[in-house]
Amino acid sequence: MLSRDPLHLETGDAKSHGSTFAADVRAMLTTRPRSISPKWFYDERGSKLFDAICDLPEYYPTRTELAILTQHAGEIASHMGERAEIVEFGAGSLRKVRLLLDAMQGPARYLPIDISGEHLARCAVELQRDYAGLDVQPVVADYTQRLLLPAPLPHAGKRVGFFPGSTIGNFTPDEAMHFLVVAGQVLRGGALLIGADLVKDPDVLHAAYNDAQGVTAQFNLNVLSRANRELGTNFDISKFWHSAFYNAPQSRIEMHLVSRARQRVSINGESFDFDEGEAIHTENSYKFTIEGLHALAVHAGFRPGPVWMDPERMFSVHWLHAPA
Ligand code: AVJ
Repeated sequence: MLSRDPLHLETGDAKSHGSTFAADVRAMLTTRPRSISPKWFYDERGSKLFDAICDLPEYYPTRTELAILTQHAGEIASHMGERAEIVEFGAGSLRKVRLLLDAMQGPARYLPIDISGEHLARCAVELQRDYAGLDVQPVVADYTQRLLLPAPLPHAGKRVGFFPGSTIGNFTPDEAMHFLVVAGQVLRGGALLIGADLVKDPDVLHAAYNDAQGVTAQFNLNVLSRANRELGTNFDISKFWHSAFYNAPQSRIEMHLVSRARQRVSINGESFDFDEGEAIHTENSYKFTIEGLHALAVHAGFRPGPVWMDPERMFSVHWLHAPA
């Protein structure tokens, strides 16, 4: 089957990203304490850096989730049933879905949704090449906003959402709830297969976000280089350092970019000051307990099904029945 151009199913123009990158950088500069959404990490370079993070020895989530999916693919596929349709939220490089596709019985269609359009298009073409008979329809959209999807195919089986990688951990509990409610609407009568990183030894968490090669630092700093590339800001990247630590009371890793000195940054002729030690909060990565994730899911109208974990209980993959 010929691969198609990505569908752009945002609710309108670029502003339907909830905001544009330019507006969010401006808001970061004008608001205190300073913060910006982690969704802006993922331009072309950021997506590649993230892929490199996934291969790091310290970053256990990707490897562990892949092992869980590999080991239980058959059982997961049997829950999906025949001719199921997979909707992947924040599909990235489309690596993990291959494990599911290989085990499924005649998957009807695959709809990968991602905000990073070019990266998605390229990966979709590659996937299409390897799965010639599969209907691959990439969707460029911000799934944290309202989501419109093509209607289910006439003879399709279940619609199954796939949200791996513990990306749900980027959301605050309120945002996670909102996402699950919206996903429940899109997946009505089907299910959600979701990966959630688990609460564990803080030293293990700390190492995963402070790798020895400094790839995570580059990934974090990329949001500022991206602003320089796309918006003409003049952030001096060498004057910010990568800070990542576990906030135990909130069960989350926090990432920040901290100014090494007093400095001034300008955008469109306007200047903004950073104090020495002033931080830009760039990411939260929440860690879950099984009960905590189930409580969220139930609150959003899902019914918890099986949970798959690695023997060391580092990571969890959940089958959640969507509301009827
Ligand atoms: C893609 C959001 C799941 O939180 O672990 C990796 C992103 N940030 N290293 C995560 C990330 C720093 C990742 N998620």
